[in-house]
Amino acid sequence: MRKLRLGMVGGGQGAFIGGVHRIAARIDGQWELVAGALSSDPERARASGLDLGLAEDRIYGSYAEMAQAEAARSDGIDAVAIVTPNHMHAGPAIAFLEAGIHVICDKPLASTLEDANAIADAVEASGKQFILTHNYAGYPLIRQAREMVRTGELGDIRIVQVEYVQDWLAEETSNKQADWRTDPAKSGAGGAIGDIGTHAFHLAGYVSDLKAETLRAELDSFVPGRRVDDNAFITLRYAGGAKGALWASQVAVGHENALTFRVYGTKGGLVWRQENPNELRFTRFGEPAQTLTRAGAGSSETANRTTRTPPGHPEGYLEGFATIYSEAAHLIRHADQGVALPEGCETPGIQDGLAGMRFVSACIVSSNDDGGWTALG
Ligand code: SOE
Repeated sequence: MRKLRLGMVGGGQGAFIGGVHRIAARIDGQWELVAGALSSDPERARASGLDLGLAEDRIYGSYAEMAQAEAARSDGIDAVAIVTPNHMHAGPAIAFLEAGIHVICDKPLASTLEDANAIADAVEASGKQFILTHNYAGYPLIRQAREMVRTGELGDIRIVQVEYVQDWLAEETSNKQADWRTDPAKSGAGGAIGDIGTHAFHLAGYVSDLKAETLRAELDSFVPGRRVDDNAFITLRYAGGAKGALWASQVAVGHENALTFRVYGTKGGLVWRQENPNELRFTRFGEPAQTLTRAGAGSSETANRTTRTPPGHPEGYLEGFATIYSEAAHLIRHADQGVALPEGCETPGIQDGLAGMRFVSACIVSSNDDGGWTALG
């Protein structure tokens, strides 16, 4: 089976997430990067393409040129990875979908709900695959937790509690990563809720298998002059009666990338921490807590399918991200070549992206209404 050909929009010299996507795409050997419009500055785009060893005729000065040229080649890209700031997702996503090319897009889906809806319309019209890199859904123990919830090991879910807290924006900071994330014209109206709250919201739904219906939110910008939120406390009501709480913060001093998930049902509870992702704490009511380990004793089929090394050899962020890329490859081979989809290939897509954008909008509406209950739509 040939490798799938990947193009990239964004991710040039000095970028962060583009490099992560490239490593993730390589880990399972399913992809090769062959083309790029790596920067909106043509000189940087060219220098970045040469750094990555791309052929000169596949280093493009703009995404529009790249979409057209790649669609016309017999060896054109199978998919494009969009790793630009949020306000630059819709343009390329729609251009590549219209050119008949599958899209893998960084989160959140867009900077505005209008852009998000336009991307969703283009996905539908094109019939192409759209994968959104909510990469935390790629961890083996997250897959195991999801399966445990689905098979009833926790009983009826009552409480979902998720927090995603960092401290890197605790002061006014200016650098390439901070600048666009704190500029509402680029990030969208959500700050911490868009950047990391959407990951937490997605993970809560992914593991609990529940749909959030309404929320109330209190958003703050603690750093003077900041134009987007840097701290969010959110309460959620899920279909079926479960209750949720979500805390997203980029000013929680002492926390680096502390994404923690807790879910409690009538029969048991689970706790997972992204900074120690090879362990899942499971307690059956009335029994001592157990530590389940990635690929260890009792590891589920679903978890085993998304892991690579034996227990005790830590896997983490890059491998979880790689699972999303490998599942993207499965979805594309299924769509284009009729190859059967492996079991448990449950990758975030356009609907998750839309849900994330509705979450951001509802948080802003609720917070402006002094924390009033707001439907998620
Ligand atoms: C910065 O807050 C950031 O890089 C996010 O943008 C990513 O989505 C998250 O995975 C790590 O933190």
